[in-house]
Amino acid sequence: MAGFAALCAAESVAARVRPQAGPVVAVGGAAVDRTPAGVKDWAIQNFGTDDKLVLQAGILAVLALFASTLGFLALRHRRTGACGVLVFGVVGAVAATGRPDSAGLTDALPSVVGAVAGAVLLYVLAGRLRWAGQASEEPGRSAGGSGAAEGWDRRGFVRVATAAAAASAGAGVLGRTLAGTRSRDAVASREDVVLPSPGSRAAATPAGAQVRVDGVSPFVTPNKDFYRVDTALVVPKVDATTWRLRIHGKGVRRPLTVSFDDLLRRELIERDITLTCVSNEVGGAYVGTARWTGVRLADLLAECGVRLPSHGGPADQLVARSVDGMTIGSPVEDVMDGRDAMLALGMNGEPLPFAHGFPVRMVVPGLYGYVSACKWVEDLELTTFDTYDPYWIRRGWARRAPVKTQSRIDTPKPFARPKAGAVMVAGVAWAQHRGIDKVEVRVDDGPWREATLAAEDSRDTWRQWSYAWQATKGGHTLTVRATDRTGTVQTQKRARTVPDGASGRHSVVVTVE
Ligand SMILES: Nc1nc2c(c(=O)[nH]1)N[C@H]1C(S)=C(S)[C@@H](COP(=O)(O)O)O[C@H]1N2
Ligand SMILES: [Mo]
Repeated sequence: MAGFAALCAAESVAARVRPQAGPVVAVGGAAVDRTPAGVKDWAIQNFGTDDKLVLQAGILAVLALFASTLGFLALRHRRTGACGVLVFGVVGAVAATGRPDSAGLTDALPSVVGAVAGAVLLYVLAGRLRWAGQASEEPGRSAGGSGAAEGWDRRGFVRVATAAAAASAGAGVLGRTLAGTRSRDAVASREDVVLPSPGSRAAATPAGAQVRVDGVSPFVTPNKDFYRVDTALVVPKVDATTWRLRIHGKGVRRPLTVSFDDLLRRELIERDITLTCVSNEVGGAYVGTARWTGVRLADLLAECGVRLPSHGGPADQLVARSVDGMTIGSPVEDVMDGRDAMLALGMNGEPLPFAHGFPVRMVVPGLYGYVSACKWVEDLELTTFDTYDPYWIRRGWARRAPVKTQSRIDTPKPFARPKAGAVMVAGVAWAQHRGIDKVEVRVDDGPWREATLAAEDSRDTWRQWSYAWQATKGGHTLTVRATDRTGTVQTQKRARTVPDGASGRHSVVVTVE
């Protein structure tokens, strides 16, 4: 009861202070930051995008366990039990103030208030039960008898407990309402965004980019289906009207701070770009294509006086920082080499969804998301790879990570039982910024057969393919491989996702009936 009250109090204060400062989110965030690459990968593999839910459920379970332990302890030692609750407050406060996005000491408030409320309640409740606890220590007297006879204040306990439960529930509801008010400005600012029509439009997606085979992923991934990978336990809700982006650092002759409206006044480009996560296993789903609208990042940097490293610029790493303290480093050379690196404001015709980085995120064709696609970005710093390691690099991932040439069979699904005869095998292949030139399919250990490529949208997008297979009865393994425009054939060498992306070839086992 006291533990529940402590949590409700803490979360309702957090709603007032900062949703990210609540003890569960703060401790969860600290845990995520301390998770080694291997474990994080394991969590993503096993729980997918639900990994955050699993983590928070785990934290709640641990808290419940400790709360009951402290409850039993408090029956004998009221003060010690109550102090135990305070220890949890300290853990929450330290975690919250130590977060990279911490707003300072005020972030300790939710944990402190929650712990004090919990400790006081535990002390009072245990006081009402104390006689029962002491009675049971005396031999010959059972603690199970009538409460009043044992001398414990049953009525008092029930009264306090009921009041506490009601107050906790009330605090919880109040917290939710407050949290809603807090994000209202951000939601309103997103609703107010009208994306001007881009000065440089994306060419219409060729009709032939989508193969007409059931089970193949749509060429453009709808926003609601777009994979989401980030460390944010609470999606940051940023108000676009107060948002600013600062550009500064080594070799920046004219540092710049821009607002969202400043960006809207610039020429917008619109491009189809496929985004891939380094945590995507061979055959995995952490890849998607969107039509992004944004501002050319190279132009903006050039206006600040930034030069390419190959032209003598002193900075070779561009570090993007987000409002939640994420840091993502990209090679300045790649960002400025003429590819469509952008500060994206729009995704598939609407302002960025909050989960995908509203108001502004980076997108750089050809690089995995963790070295290019900072969401909720608010700061761009020019630095060097030698002097600064961003978030993921400190956790075992590679400094530089161009997307590896990959292909995936979307249909048939693993363990499908198609009928003998013509079976369409189809899927996607990607090698962003190089382009896909060939896809081949192999049945069992047979020869590689060329698949039919769908029309190419751009070399920054994935490309669909299909292969009409004359399937014969029995079990078969279908394998796919792609060749990119540099002539590199997708390697058969299997590699885990850590440190710079999975490699190997996707196979699907089917039984033809
Ligand atoms: N602020 C922030 N930006 C981030 C991340 C993050 O954890 N925090 N994750 C990165 C990773 S690993 C990937 S793959 C992409 C995923 O973008 P999406 O969630 O929009 O698909 O965002 C990148 N940008
Ligand atoms: Mo990623």
